[in-house]
Amino acid sequence: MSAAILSVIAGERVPNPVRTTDSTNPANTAEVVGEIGSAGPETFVAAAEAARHAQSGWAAVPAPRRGQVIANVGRLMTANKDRLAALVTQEIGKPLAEALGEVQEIIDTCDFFLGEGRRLYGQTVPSEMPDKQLFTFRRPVGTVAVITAGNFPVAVPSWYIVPALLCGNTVLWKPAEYSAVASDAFHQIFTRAGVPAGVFNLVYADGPDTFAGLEQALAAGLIDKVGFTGSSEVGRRVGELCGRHLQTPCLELGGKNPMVVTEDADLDLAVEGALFSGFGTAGQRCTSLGTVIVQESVHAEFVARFGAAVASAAMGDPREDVLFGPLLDEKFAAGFEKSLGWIAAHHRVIGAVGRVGADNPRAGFVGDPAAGLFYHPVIVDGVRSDDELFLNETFGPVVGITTYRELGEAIALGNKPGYGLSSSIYTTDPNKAFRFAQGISAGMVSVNNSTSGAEAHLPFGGNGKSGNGSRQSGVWVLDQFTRWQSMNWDYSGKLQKAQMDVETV
Ligand code: UN1
Repeated sequence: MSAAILSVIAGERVPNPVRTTDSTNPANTAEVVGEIGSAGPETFVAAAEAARHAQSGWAAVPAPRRGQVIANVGRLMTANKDRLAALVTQEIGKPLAEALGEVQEIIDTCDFFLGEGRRLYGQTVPSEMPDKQLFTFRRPVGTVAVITAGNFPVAVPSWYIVPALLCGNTVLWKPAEYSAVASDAFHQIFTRAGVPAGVFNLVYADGPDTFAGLEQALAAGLIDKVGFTGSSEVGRRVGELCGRHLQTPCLELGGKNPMVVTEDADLDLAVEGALFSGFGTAGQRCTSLGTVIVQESVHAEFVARFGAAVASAAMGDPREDVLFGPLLDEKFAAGFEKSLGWIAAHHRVIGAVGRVGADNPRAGFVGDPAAGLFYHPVIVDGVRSDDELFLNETFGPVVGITTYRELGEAIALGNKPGYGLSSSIYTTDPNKAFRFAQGISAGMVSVNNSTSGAEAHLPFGGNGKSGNGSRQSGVWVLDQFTRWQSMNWDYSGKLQKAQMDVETV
């Protein structure tokens, strides 16, 4: 086997990792994709030091030239799209079509930000005094620590890393270990595109070592901004840690995303949307569908059509044309099994549940189910609003269904879990769509589309347990990676005092 994948600090691979683990293919767990050398907290701190050291030099590169480097990244991502997507499929079991879409999302992100290098506008602002002019400038925040999950091992990191670099920051990235091989390939592309050594550093570390390293680096004043994508539970800890150092992180956390289906909805369209966002990516997106909230008069019909669609959906080998493949890795499979335990204890589930195998087969399965972490899709009808399944993210192929009478009730049900990432309504009545958007406390609302599949240039992020209100993507993310500096320039030749020397009219 080739040498272990190692952290990269200031352009150098870091020898002597504290431990090595294998990243395996979840569709064929016997296949090792790569050996990962994980580092300890001191390596995390060393990466932060390297980022700090490189920051002023990178910030001095004119923004349009940083934009050209981002353009190079986009070109190389395009040239390597098939290879990188195949690696994503191999390492986390995402169906190839989705993995190609994921790489496309990086290309789209580069496409958007390469031009931003020629904008990064500030403002000229009138002064309340004569012979004086006011200005605003966007300044880089400094060093950025990016900590991401492995369900979107390359696209979601690019949402942080591309704009952070474009704005003149340097980066330390801690990806998930179970997607480390894809992360390494992604990082190499940035190096080949001309990102200088030290500007983009890569650290593999487990959860406790990452927290210890982050704490030390924050205490030493080496990190100016943290971007985190992961569970609400871990995000809360990241937020607490940052708060102690007077920092506001960018948090992109879990979701229990509702889909409302009204009595006038196109039911086939709604079923298609529920199938894609409920079971696509095996339900492992932060934007995956949690609960369908269906108007009681169309409930029976929706359940019948949705049940049939789920039963006949293709699943299996992610290299084939399937709706979904395996769970991400053993840890996620164990977490999902736990959820299945309490689902089985509280609900009557129709159809097969649990791991697909010879003793628990699925008709039409593509490939060898015994080879990987494949789970039957689960629909739970009649979920009560005080149920665990209704209230908490499951991060796996399970969708709950409940009913409502009035739209106000559906909105209240959608808000009840206290997340607030994505949401969707299927209706042919525009009034209902606008009432829903106004009432639902979600960062993202889809009308006649599923809860997942956000476009790369709209604000992405959530409220409540889904985040701290920060937004990624598009121009909105510039406020995460720059800070406003104001300037007042007095050319009157005398000391003019704001508020005091101004005649009121
Ligand atoms: C995530 O799961 O962290 O909107 C992000 C979507 C994707 C991003 C999901 N483009 O479903």
